[in-house]
Amino acid sequence: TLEIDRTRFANLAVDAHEDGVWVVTLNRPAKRNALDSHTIEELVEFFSAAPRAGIRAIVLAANGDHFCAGLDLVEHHQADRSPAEFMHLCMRWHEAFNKMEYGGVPVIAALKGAVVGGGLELASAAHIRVMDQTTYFALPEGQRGLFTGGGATIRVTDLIGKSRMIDMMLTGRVYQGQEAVDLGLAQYITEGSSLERAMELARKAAQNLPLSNFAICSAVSHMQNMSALDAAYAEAVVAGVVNTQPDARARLAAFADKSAARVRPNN
Ligand code: 1HE
Repeated sequence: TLEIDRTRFANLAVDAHEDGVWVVTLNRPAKRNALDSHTIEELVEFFSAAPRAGIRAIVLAANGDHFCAGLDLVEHHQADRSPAEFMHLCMRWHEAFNKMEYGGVPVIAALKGAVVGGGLELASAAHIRVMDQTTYFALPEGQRGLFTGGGATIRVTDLIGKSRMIDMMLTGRVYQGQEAVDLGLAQYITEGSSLERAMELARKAAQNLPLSNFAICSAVSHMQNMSALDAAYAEAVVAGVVNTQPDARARLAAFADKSAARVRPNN
């Protein structure tokens, strides 16, 4: 396993909690957690290391009232980047977000306030999104003379469909509240703190065997990119490995001897 040196991060606060749950907190609240190039590098570093660091689940949180204001527009303005420079920057965003989505460690985003532009791209790379009553989603790129570069065309379109995605970009439409959950932008909405709820979900996921979580948090995404025929083949191979893991035997024995909890409906 890899050691993660938590002192290496400046724009992220990285904390290890009990049960292998780690909390990664976007930590530029004065800038509404806008993603400058340095923050993207820190996300690449953390999420590249996470799968080999024994981390069981990750909560992606934010300091301040807003989850993330997207691309650092001031840095972008001042850097006056060339097309090639911005393309390479986008490749780093993809590196970070692909590591999140395909890394095999559950990532649960605790959302609040603005989840906009690149902030929504970041959130949509998480496996679970929890929103609170202050959370709102938008893609203001169109109004800023920009286009999405951090994967929204893929992930946000996956979540809400092509026509809603295009509407958000063309008109700056904002989604919030239960409607955002109904559309698929988040899976949970809470009256209280999204961080608390995300922590609960992370602790629950962390109780699964790591190899099961690895499959859930990598195979499903990979299989979406395959033909149905290839995905079925890959599923069989993954299940061959996961469903025969020695660590699962105790759980199967507990079901067989009736000591394991049964699946029941919510009350
Ligand atoms: C920023 C950024 C930013 C705030 N880059 N500095 N994203 C957007 O178009 C969203 C832009 N931001 C906003 O609409 C608002 O700032 C918020 C709704 C997020 C928050 O509003 P508010 O009233 O709390 O804050 P504010 O007064 O607007 O900003 C506070 C500070 O944060 C201020 O800095 P200061 O030094 O003057 O105090 C702002 O400049 C700074 N700030 N947002 C840089 N985004 C890979 S392509 C992805 C393409 C995109 O993501 S485009 C969408 C960009």
